[in-house]
Amino acid sequence: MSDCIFCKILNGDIPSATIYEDEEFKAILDRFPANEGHVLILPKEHSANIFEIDPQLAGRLFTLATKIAREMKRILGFEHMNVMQNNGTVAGQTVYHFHLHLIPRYENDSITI
Ligand code: DGP
Repeated sequence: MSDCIFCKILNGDIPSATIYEDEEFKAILDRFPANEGHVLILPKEHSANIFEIDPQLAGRLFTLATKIAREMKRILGFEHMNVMQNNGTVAGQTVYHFHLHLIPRYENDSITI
């Protein structure tokens, strides 16, 4: 998708802080983090949201999310996390390329998501 910002990141046209990559997925730091260590997991195959993504791919993405979340917890030392995924404007989606948010939560942080 030529006008998709995440496709541009995946193509290397826009730089990103990549924390993990394999044949199907790339995990990057969010450019506008809700909290320290906010990660986005992007499938390389473009689909807009949960209504379009291949269910098998979504399953593999969530399996990967469990591994990345545990590694983030080990490295950053937090005990709590929000796992979030928005679909559609009313639900807060701003980038129309399916992605999962991994948002660490720290004692007494005051973020609202
Ligand atoms: P959502 O609102 O669920 O569609 O989340 C989109 C997220 O993408 C939001 O938290 C900000 C992030 N984002 C937007 N543009 C960029 C970018 O160019 N680079 C990175 N790393 N993140 C971006």
